[in-house]
Amino acid sequence: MFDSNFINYNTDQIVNDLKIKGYFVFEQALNEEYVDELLREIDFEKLLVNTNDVGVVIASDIKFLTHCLANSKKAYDIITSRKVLDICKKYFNEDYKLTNHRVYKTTKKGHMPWHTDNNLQYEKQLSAKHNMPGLLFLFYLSDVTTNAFQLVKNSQTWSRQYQHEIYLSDSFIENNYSQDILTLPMKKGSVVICDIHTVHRAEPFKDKDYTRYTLLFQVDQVGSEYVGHGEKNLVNTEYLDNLTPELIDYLGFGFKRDYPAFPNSSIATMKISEFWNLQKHLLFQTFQTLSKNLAITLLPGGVIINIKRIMWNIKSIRSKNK
Ligand SMILES: O=C(O)CCC(=O)C(=O)O
Ligand SMILES: [Fe+2]
Repeated sequence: MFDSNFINYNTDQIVNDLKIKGYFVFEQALNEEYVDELLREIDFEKLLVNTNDVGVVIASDIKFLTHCLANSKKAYDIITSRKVLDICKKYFNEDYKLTNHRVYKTTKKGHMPWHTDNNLQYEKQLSAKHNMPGLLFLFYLSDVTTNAFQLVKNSQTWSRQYQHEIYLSDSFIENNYSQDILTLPMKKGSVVICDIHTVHRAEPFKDKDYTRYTLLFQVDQVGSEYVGHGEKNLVNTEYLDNLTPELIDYLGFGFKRDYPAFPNSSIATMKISEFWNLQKHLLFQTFQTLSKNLAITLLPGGVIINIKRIMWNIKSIRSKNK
């Protein structure tokens, strides 16, 4: 999974960078094949519509697999890896928890505001900023040329002055901190870890041929006064081959979670083109379902059972001959 250079990179040094500079960057921390396999686990073409599973949703130009702990063993293994846990263990002074996670695919365009990730939520809304320590882990799952992660160096030391703001305006950052902006175009597999109080964003872009894949997760030192802080972690029990008391705590077993999954999605958050594709698919499915229902209504039950038997036999002969 991880490149041996990343595994062997001194964890104390990583934590030191995080405490002093507020961020740590490592190019190609994940092996290329591992990233390819992870992306093969996720079908970004299939959107959830009355599907009895976790899966992909769309919010304007970004497709999200929020519940990747339930849908991608490779993502689960990164999020619960020894290296990540060691960084957290050394960085935090008290109990820490995974508060959100997602894999997403960005295409065509985006304009994310400058922001920090120390958010408290009430229902779907950001309600306030908090002071708990926290770390953001962001892995590039494709080569990132444009739309790179950007951060304002040292902003973790002053962002608390703007706790009353939801975002910081582009002009405010450009006018006051343009020399402190660090832009991080990097190869597939690279990782950025940063203090959640750091002002950051994905660089705005417009390019109809560009696609970026990302794995993001956040770990906060959730104090007892913030019970309920975080999104729910839906985990596929099949993946839990490494359960320890440490992991049980990190994944928040038995810990209340009040926030809805990010992003908030519905038919209304789909793009017209996706919506149109869905309509075409639905039309086809409607005809299929109608004709099936008509056959079921018209034919006697015994005949239907015989048809099912014959179909099953044909299929099983075919699969034996393969
Ligand atoms: O995708 C990125 O580069 C940044 C994402 C981010 O900051 C967020 O989702 O809060
Ligand atoms: Fe963020």
